[in-house]
Amino acid sequence: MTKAILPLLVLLALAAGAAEAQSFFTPVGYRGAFDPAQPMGSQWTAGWTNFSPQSTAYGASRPQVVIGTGLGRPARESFFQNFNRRLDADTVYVLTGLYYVDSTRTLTVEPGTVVLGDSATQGTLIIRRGAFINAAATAGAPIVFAPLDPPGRRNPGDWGGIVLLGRAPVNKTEPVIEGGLIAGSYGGTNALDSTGVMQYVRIEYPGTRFQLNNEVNGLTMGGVGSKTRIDHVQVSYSFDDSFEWFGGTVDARYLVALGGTDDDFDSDFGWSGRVQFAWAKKDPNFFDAAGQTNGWESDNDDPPSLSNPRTSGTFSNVTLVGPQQDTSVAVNSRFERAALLRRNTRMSIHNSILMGYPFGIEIRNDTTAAGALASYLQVRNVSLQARTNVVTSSSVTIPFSAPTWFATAGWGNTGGTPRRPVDLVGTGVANWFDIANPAPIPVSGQGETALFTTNYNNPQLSVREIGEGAVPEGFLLQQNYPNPFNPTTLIRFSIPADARTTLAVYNLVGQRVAELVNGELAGGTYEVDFDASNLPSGTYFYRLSAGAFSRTGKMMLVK
Ligand SMILES: [Ca+2]
Ligand SMILES: [Ca+2]
Ligand SMILES: [Ca+2]
Ligand SMILES: [Ca+2]
Repeated sequence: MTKAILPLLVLLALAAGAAEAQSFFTPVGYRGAFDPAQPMGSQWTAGWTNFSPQSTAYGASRPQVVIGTGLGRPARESFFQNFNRRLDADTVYVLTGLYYVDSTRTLTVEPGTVVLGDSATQGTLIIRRGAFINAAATAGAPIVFAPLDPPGRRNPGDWGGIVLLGRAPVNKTEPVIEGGLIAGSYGGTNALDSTGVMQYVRIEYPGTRFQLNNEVNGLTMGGVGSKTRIDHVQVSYSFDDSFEWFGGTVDARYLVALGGTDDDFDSDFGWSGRVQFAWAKKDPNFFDAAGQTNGWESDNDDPPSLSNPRTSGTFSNVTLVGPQQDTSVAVNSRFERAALLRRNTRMSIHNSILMGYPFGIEIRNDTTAAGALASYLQVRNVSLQARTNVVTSSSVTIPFSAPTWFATAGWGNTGGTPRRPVDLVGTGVANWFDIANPAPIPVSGQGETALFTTNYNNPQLSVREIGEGAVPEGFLLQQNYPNPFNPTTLIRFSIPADARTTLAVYNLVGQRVAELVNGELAGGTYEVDFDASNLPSGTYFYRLSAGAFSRTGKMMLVK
């Protein structure tokens, strides 16, 4: 294929794809989810979030239409939407039974629509592999999924939740989604798959229990691909995790997890997406009475296999606030860690603030520790507060000190020593814990500066497409220029077709010191700057991986 015969539209599409890949992480000069220079009313949460879901009355003046298996039917009967359907904002919909949107079909939900989940039939919305949800709302007219139960009588697990399934890679073969009773599998070979759009959506009191220890999450994503668009989603008072990813490549922005009984962000089975700007707030009255309530939980799988793709998602700019504001709040022992990273996960946390949990970050299992030592799993520019066991490891037999690893010079992590909740007094976080009216915004000039530091250090995102969209015939990784260099150099590469692409820099002992590209790129030729200002002189390697292609170059930093 030559440039001359490429239609203009294809060229435009390629350029748009490249632009998307460079712009996932928005560079900002702060840790956590919120801009310290703005009041709460001007943050990305304004307008569409709700911190009083127990008392909010929904759609009383609108006619009700029952969808699915029907009220009064047995629990968990299946309904298959084998046609396209549109839900309108002038109607309140009652969701009954296991409501499947069948493959190739679309469920469109208008901005401002209210859908109430029925408890008795365990109303649950499932977008099957190949099907789509089109729920693109606005801050002024969010889409709300809430219980059918009236204000004052709502409980976590009143209804099911939303399950999105797709065809992106998962490290299991034809797995069955958590809950175990949902028909159809998920996962496949299309990293660029789409399950649709969810924007400005609230999901309140989901997580119905199908069987003991077998609940669905608020938003469950199984094998969901990177062309799916998920932003501005709040899950409140889920009876299981607020958000859980099982494999897939989907990214997300602007997530809120409020009062979930289990984990805020759980990932398993090879999820490799990215999340920026997320806020999680626990309610001390709601925890997982049968398990461990954590902020993050992440596994490659259980037992900890080396199956590919590895769980390798990256979170940046998260404000994670646990249940304990101060010692006046008694915290149930089911509340444990801000982050439990285990079973060979390579999930990373950047530019974030973690506080209010009894314990901090735990690296569990040898395979997880090995990934941390090789910088596949990264914790960078993180401010951490925990009462005890601030940074720990367990089930690790290889030489690895989690506190030493966390405190590595240049990584910007702070708070590695125990601090009691009472020690937070005077750090400007008093309203971070207010459930009904939270305002987790750093107060300028107050408290420990480390908690509110700038020092933004996301993976560099300076990849540029060159060559006017001409698609090269083969993969190519050019020698960096200049070389030797100090402190910046340019790396050029070509890929012949759309591919999930990573370009990372490693030191002589194989530790990843920088990630220059991580995302889908359209076929084309690209260049990216590498800035080694914060690295010592020496030999480094840069490795390009795109689809099945992988090639390594060598370069020399001379300061
Ligand atoms: Ca779960
Ligand atoms: Ca969980
Ligand atoms: Ca899990
Ligand atoms: Ca858990």
